[in-house]
Amino acid sequence: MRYLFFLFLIVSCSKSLEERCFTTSDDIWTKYFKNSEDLINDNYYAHAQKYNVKKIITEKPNYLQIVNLKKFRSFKKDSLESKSEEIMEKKWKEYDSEFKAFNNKFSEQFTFSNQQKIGNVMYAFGRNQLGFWLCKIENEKPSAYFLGLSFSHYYINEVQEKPIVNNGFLELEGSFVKIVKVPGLPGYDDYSAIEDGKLFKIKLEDLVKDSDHDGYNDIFEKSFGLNPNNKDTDGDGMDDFNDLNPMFKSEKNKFTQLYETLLPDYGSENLSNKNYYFEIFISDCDYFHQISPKYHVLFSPEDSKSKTDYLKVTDVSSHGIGKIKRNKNNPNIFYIKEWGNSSSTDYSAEYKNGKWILEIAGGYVI
Ligand SMILES: [Ca+2]
Ligand SMILES: [Ca+2]
Ligand SMILES: [Ca+2]
Repeated sequence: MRYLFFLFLIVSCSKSLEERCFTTSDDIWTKYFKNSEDLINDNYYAHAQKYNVKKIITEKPNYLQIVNLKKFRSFKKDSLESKSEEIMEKKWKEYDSEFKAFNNKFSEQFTFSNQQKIGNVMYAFGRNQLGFWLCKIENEKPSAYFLGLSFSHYYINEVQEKPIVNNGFLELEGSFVKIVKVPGLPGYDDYSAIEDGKLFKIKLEDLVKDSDHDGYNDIFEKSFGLNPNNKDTDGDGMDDFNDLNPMFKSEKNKFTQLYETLLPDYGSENLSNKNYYFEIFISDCDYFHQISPKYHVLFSPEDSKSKTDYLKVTDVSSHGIGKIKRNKNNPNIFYIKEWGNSSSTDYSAEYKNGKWILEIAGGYVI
């Protein structure tokens, strides 16, 4: 057993920095691009498709209890009704005023629903690109707790028949679902129910547990590969909650600079104090890992076996940046690819006087 573990360690660490960040042959280059798009397009879907009720239940987080309901709103009813034009319009009209306190406190990092007040504590259900959250405002202080339930498998009804916080539990009505189509267009995912009538219950005590007191609950840290028992996962002196790149220590060199240049740019909007807003990148490249970003970033390994359980089945990555290819004749020229939900751009990058000059060399837009 020990031998096997040792062997596994050697295999998983065997790639050199050169291999992790650079690509050489044109063949690998094309193949890599194909693979990196597959990462976004097919892997999650193919993997998520393998799940049936039994497999979802077998692999469910141990803190989650599932109760079968006799009377319930079906996935179809809930999703159709909440998407109807009439209801959408009404909802958006009232949304701003209804969730004013939450929007203010969480600076619009979530879409809220199902607000509830218990004593002087306000709760709301929150959704963002990473998944589902319970948001709380207590004594003017906002905190959000990640549920760790993948939207690839769990659908939470928009309309909850009962208050969501009850007797020390978060209780959410919903269904088991699967993603049915639209690969490559996250946000346009379509779902179908595989079993309706579920009540998902999580003990509040388990949900709010933040062992290292860094502001992120244990479930969040485990889901994304941070250390739930260390408030400074990468040991750079900045705690996970405030570290824009909490997984890896930032460095400054020409290749980290190249990756920084290629990060999606959101203009003047300041995202650095949005602690629940993350861009997730799938990359094993050390230079990419060592960036100093302007907003919170997290990294997921390329190899699906090394991913966290949550990231194995949940597509939370909306952008990607590939490996670097060297120009055989000019040591200052490199090629690199960057892609988003519906486009992909190939760049030729020249390092000149300490700066990168990028030129578009190709790409596509869907
Ligand atoms: Ca924590
Ligand atoms: Ca931590
Ligand atoms: Ca840190």
